[in-house]
Amino acid sequence: MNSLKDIVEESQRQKTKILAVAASEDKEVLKSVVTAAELNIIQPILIGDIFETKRIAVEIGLNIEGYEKVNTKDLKESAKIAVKLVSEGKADFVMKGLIDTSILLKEVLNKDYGLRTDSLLSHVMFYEIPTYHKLLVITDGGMNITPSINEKVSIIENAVQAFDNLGYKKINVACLAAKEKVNPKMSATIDAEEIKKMWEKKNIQNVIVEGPLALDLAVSKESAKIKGFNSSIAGETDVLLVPNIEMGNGIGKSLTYFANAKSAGVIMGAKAPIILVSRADDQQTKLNSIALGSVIA
Ligand code: COD
Repeated sequence: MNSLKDIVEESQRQKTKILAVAASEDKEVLKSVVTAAELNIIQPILIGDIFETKRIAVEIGLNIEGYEKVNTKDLKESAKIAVKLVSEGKADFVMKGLIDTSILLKEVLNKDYGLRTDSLLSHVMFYEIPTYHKLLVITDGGMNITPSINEKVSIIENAVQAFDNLGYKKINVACLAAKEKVNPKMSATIDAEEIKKMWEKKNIQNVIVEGPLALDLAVSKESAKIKGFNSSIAGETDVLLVPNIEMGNGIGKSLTYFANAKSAGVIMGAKAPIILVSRADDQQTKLNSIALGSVIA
């Protein structure tokens, strides 16, 4: 699967999954959920203010009659119900509707009924960029704020897992910093060097982790050649591990707004995929994310 279109097509070939939508009273989310249902990717369970959800559906001409619905006006409650449906095996994955990301994530992390596993949860965002020859993941620009070295290793593992679910056999990971040499004043460079060493000890042949790297070396062979940086992953990176949420969020949004990139995102590391879409994401991005979650689920 080399494009987001491939992922959508694969999700249509697979068994239809059950998607629990927390706080379904959102026009754009509803549109993408109904489109995904019409494409047989998912069967939704709508949780939230059902009166408002139905009003929106009528307003924009969507038929949601056949879908299971659970009524609650309380946002935390809608997140709790959606999460519990998945932990009880009644749904395959969760999607965020008109609710703050952190409210949903706190329910996902709940020790009693949440979707925690022994691993760290992290956000994995796939980008299809017109000027790059393959899908590029940025992680973590959505959940972990300032991850530790061990957490960064888990973030890499989650991204690798996502690629593995898509059938990739070889994955190149670049630990981003502002430069490729270690500078004791730049913690991202220190962490990246350490992560590279930690990964080498794991001896996982099909996943190369390189770092520290500046962005240009990760995504441009030409730049690596000019700077004399010799690495097999230069210009062939699949995963950009960013040092903090701000860098991930900033690069990701730059790709979307300045480079016309298309995207799909998912939280990995939990018992099931979690789809966090931004209110500003377009229809296709939301559909891509549902398809990605469905394939991973
Ligand atoms: N994976 C697994 N367990 C976790 C994780 C994680 N990524 N984060 C926290 N936990 C566990 C902790 O070990 C602890 O047991 C419990 O959850 C609570 O931990 P806190 O107190 O650090 O976590 P919270 O509940 O205050 O915050 C967790 C959030 C994910 C909500 C927080 O990190 C957050 O708000 N992240 C940014 C989300 C966001 O706003 N994204 C959108 C903009 S890009």
